[in-house]
Amino acid sequence: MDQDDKRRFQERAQRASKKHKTLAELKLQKEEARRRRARRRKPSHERWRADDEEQALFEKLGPRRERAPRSTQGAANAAEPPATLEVGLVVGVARGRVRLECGSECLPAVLLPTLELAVGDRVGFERRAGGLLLVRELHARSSWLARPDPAHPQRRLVLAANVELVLCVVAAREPRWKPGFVDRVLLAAEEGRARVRIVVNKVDLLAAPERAALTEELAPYAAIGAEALCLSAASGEGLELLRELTRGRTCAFVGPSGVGKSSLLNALDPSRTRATGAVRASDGKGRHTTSAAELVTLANGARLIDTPGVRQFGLLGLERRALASYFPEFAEFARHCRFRDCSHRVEPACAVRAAAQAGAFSARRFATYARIHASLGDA
Ligand SMILES: Nc1nc2c(ncn2[C@@H]2O[C@H](COP(=O)(O)OP(=O)(O)OP(=O)(O)O)[C@@H](O)[C@H]2O)c(=O)[nH]1
Ligand SMILES: [Mg+2]
Ligand SMILES: [Zn+2]
Repeated sequence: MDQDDKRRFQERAQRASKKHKTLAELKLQKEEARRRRARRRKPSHERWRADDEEQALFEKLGPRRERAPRSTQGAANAAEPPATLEVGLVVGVARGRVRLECGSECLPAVLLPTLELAVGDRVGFERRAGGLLLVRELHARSSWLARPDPAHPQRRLVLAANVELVLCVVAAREPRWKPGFVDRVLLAAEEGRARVRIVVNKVDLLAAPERAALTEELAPYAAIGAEALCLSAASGEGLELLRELTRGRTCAFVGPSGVGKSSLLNALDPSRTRATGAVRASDGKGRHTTSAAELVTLANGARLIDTPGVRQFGLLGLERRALASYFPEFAEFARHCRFRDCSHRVEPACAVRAAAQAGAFSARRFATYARIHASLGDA
């Protein structure tokens, strides 16, 4: 071997060793990148959800799931759907699984990890080996009722989808209703393009003078066309009206715990009995008896969604500038404010504030407006 050969040999060996090292590093790098991508795909609390459960179910019920090509994973609607997807209605949601109504069948199904479904959603699903149903796509929602997820306040939690009528259920007593709660549900329903009706349950607990006081308290809602329905699941008073109101419609019962949402459903649908729970004697609050939303269909075509009690009704995605438009009683006065973009809170010569102070409309509703306005920040 002459000098040149020796040099060439050394260079080749060096390149080879360098390449070998690079390949190993590359492999490590690729592995790390894959892990990072997997971590990014879902928030940690959700990552286990459908991925693990779905796989476990597949292993239990049928052949191993063929994973979608990496490029399409995590994009439910982009993932190649099979030629024919059946359409189902979500009637129950719990921990990454759903119950689907499809014709006369009511079946459990799993869903792609990227899908977040609510009761009332319409979905496209396919039947897999072993009788497994896989939800692949969510149909566009015509309306919804959403609020911030209590565990992750920046995320939207849809309580019910495709609802024609939100029934904001509160109690005359035990627990006594809070107008601020009702105001917020009215806003959220309008934001979700759903009609809303206030239902005050447990009026059987009121004596005649208290009933008169309740009517007065509810007057601001009647003035804006949101008349309340006062009734009692216990005595049956007003239930016929509720039955008529819900006939042939999809309606969601939403309200604090213990106000009697499930009791009302039981009264309308005596064929099935949902669990109800007495309110706590110490503070008259509910015990969160219903833990997951459920949709039931009655013989008269009413689709009624029972939802778990909510402690507070937060708002998300509302623009501060648009807030006043959700208070119809402000409209005729807002035209006379000195500033066109008046927030009605601090500006001089504000006709809305003056009207509230003069009693032209409910000062209490105006106070709710101011509180929500302050909470929304400048976004
Ligand atoms: N006096 C009276 N009590 C009622 C009426 N409706 C319901 N209740 C009682 O109120 C309590 C709570 O009723 P539920 O139907 O469990 O209330 P809910 O709104 O479904 O509560 P969560 O599932 O916890 O959200 C139960 O003890 C019912 O018997 C009513 O019209 N009058
Ligand atoms: Mg309930
Ligand atoms: Zn103003």
